[in-house]
Amino acid sequence: MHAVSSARPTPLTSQGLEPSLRRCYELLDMTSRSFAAVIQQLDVALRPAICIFYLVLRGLDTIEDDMTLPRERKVPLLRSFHEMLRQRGWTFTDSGPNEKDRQLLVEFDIVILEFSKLKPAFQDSIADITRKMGAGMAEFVDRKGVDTAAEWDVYCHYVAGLVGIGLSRIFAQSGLEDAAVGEREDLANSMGLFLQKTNIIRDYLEDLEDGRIFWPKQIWQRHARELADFRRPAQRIAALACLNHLITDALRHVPDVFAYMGALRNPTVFNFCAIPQVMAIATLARCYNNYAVFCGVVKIRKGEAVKMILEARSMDALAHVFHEQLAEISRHFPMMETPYYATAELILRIRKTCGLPDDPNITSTGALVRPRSTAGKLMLRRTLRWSLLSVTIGGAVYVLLRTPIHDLPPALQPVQSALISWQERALEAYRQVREPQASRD
Ligand code: D9A
Repeated sequence: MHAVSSARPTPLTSQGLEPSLRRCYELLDMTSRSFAAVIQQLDVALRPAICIFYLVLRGLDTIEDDMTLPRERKVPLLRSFHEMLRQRGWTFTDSGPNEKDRQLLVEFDIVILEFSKLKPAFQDSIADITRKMGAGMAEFVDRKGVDTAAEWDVYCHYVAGLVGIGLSRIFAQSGLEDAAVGEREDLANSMGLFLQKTNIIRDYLEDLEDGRIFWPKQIWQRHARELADFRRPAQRIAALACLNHLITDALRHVPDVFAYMGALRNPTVFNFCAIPQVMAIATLARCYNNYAVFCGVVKIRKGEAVKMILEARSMDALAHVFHEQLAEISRHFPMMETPYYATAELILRIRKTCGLPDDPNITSTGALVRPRSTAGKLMLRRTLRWSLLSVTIGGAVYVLLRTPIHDLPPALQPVQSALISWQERALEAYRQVREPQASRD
């Protein structure tokens, strides 16, 4: 008799698994539905280790996040969390009632049990990363937010770069990837930084409302007195300048991402790593010069996400996604804005180092390409007329536009705003004529 007719597909997670490991996959599903699915498609040699690693990190994160824990309690907990991994039966029930992953810590003994069944090499990698991350998080508990751009890299190294480094070690230890993947810690770090910076940029409003600040102060202070000021529509231009500045900073990591991805050999590992990266570049493209970031959540459409996830299975496909998303960014360059030239130059450099095709919106010299439709010509003429005018008025206007708004005498501040928004409106109108459906915010 054929067994085929009665064969029902069993969910991967429950196939002949011990109850405690099955519970770990359930906890994974509870903390992150979509990422759980991404972990499920990994080679079986990696699946339990990555699941446990994820849950351990999530547990640590829940403690870092918890505003109801006094610092005297939080700091030692963060520092000693890696030791709990070897303490059979340890659980934590004092998370705030609103912590969304509090159940994970309530049942943490199960995670610890499954941790103890992993190969010793996997256990050591996970514990080592947990120790370093806990120490880093403890260090940042007392600082109120992140100060310089360099410090932003340090914070993101602790909470995300270390994850990339730990995963890379596990990939290499499994034998599915070359030892070199585990050794290039700079590249693995960039994988995490690119994801984390993207999250921090996208989550401006959510974090602000929760009383958390992850945008580096020295950057946003060039554009506003208070981070919350960006929410006021009158500050739109400053808000977008700051947003674009941070996105440009995140884009610096793209060449490392390509170098890292190019070293991967196992298709399941490749896909596992590629999915968050394509989501991140698409999120940055969606956020670039988009005031909606300051008004709500900017999400990529489900269909678009699914398409990219299915696509991201080879270096060529990855290159294609990055090519398109970088072009989406250059298509939205504001006409004049502080980090514009930096962004255009960076994108040209990224395209060169990553072997991507030319940007349809930037010439090799970094100038903006504008298609010459009738409406385009009209707008171009208007733009030129504006340029001519500004040349005539000369240095005065140049200085007026370039000077940070707070450094101008109060009487000139509205003049600067008016000049900038005039330009912005002209560009917006031009875009409306060219591509009415592509309008944003
Ligand atoms: C990752 Cl084990 C993360 N983080 C992610 C998810 O991807 C990375 C946390 C724990 C682990 C892995 C990730 C995946 C693949 C390779 C990686 C890597 O490095 C080589 O980490 C760098 O975001 C969290 C950090 C960025 C802090 C590291 C992806 C993920 N996506 C969410 C979507 C979202 O918006 O957060 O979790 C989801 O799908 O739910």
